[in-house]
Amino acid sequence: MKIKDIRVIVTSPGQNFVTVKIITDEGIYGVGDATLNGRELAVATYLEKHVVPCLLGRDASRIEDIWQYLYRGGYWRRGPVTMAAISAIDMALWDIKAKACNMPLYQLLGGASREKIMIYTHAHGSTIEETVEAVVQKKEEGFQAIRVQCGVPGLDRIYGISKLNSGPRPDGGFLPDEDIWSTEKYLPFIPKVFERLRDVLGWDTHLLHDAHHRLSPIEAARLGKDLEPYRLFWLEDAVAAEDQENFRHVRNHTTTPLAVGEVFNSIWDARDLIREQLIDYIRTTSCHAGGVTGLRRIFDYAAMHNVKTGCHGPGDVSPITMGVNTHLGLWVPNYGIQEFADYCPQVMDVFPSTWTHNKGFMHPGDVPGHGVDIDEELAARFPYERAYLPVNRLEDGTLWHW
Ligand code: GCO
Ligand code: MG
Repeated sequence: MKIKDIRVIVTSPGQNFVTVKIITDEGIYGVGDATLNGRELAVATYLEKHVVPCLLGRDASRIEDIWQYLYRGGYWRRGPVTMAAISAIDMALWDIKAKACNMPLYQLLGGASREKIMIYTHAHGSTIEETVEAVVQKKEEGFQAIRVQCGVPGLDRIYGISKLNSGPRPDGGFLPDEDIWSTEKYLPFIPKVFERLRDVLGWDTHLLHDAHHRLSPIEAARLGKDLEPYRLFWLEDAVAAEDQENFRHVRNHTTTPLAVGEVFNSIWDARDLIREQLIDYIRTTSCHAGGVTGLRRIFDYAAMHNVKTGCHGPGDVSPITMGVNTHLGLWVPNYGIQEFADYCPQVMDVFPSTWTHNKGFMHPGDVPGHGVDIDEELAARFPYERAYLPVNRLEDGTLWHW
C-alpha cells in the first residue's frame, strides 16, 4: 500500500487546527493532527515543503521506519514544529494501518485494559464562590475529576485560561494579549480556594490545579506543601521544566502529586523526571510528542517507573488528538487520566468523531482506525485566522512564563 497523496489542511472553526490527510493507492486514507497553538503555519509549511515530498510513493505500512526517517533522517532532531509534523504523519499512518486491519486502533495496540477512561474537565471563576459554583456544576454533570483555576484578588484575569473558540478578536487577533502576574498574590491565596472546595465537596471528587510553569522551585515546593491537606489529584506544571532538575527540589518537599509534559515533544524531555520518579503523571500528548509511536515509547518507559499517563487535551488540539489519546488510554497499562476540554459544535462538525464522553469517562468507539475524520469541504469554509496565546508580565513589566 503506497502513499499516493498527502494533504495539509489548515482550518479555523473557532480555533486554528492543522490536519494531515494521507491517501494511499488502495483508497484507504488516514488523518493526523499537527496543531501547534499560535505557530500553526510553521508546522504546515514544514510539512508541505520538507516532509510531504519525501513521503510520496513510500510504503504506508512502514510506520516505524517513516518515523525514524523523519526523526533521525532530518538531522535536526526534536523541537515542537518538527515533532508536531512527525506526530501528524504517524497518527495518520496508524489510522491507515488500523483501517487496513479492520480494527479500532486500541485493538492493534494490544487491546483494552479497561472499559472506559476517566477524564478531567475544567472549572474556573473569578472569585472563590464563583469557582465553587462552577466546580459543583461540573460535579453535577457527572465529572469525577475537575481542574480548578481561580481569579487571584488584585490580578485582572483568571490565569492560564486561553480564550478558546471565541472567534476573531476585536483587535483583529494580530498581537498576543498581555497578562499581568504576581506570584506574591497567588501563593497565599490558592490554598484558600481548595480549603473552601473541600468544605463544600467533601473528599470524593478529584481536584487538580495548573500552576502553568509560573513558580520557582522553592515557591512550587511551598505551594505543594500548603496544598497537602486538600489531597489534590495533581499539581500541574508547578515549575518550568526545561531544567528537569527543578522538579527534584519540589519533589523533596511535598507529597502533593506532580504532573508535567504538555510542552514536551520527546522522551528526552522527560527522561530524568521519569527515571528518577520526580513526577507522578506524564502529560505528553499525541500531536506534540511523536504520535502513537512517540507516546507509546514514553508510556512504556513511564510504566517501569511508577509514572502514570495524563495526556494534555485542551480545546486547542484537534478532536483527532482526543481520539488517538482515547485509544492509547484504553490500552495503556499505566493509565492515569485524560484532560478533556470539549469543543464547540462547529469544531465537531468539521471533525466527525466516534469517541464519546459520558459522566466523566470516554470511549474511543469501535470503528476501524482511530475514529476521527475531517470534512474537507466544511473545513475550507473556515480559513486560518492569525491568533496567539497570551504573553505574561510581572507587575513591574518583566516578561514572565504564561
Ligand atoms: C492545559 C493547558 C492549556 C494550555 C494551552 C496552550 O493544561 O490544558 O495548560 O490551557 O495553556 O493548551 O496552547
Ligand atoms: Mg496545563
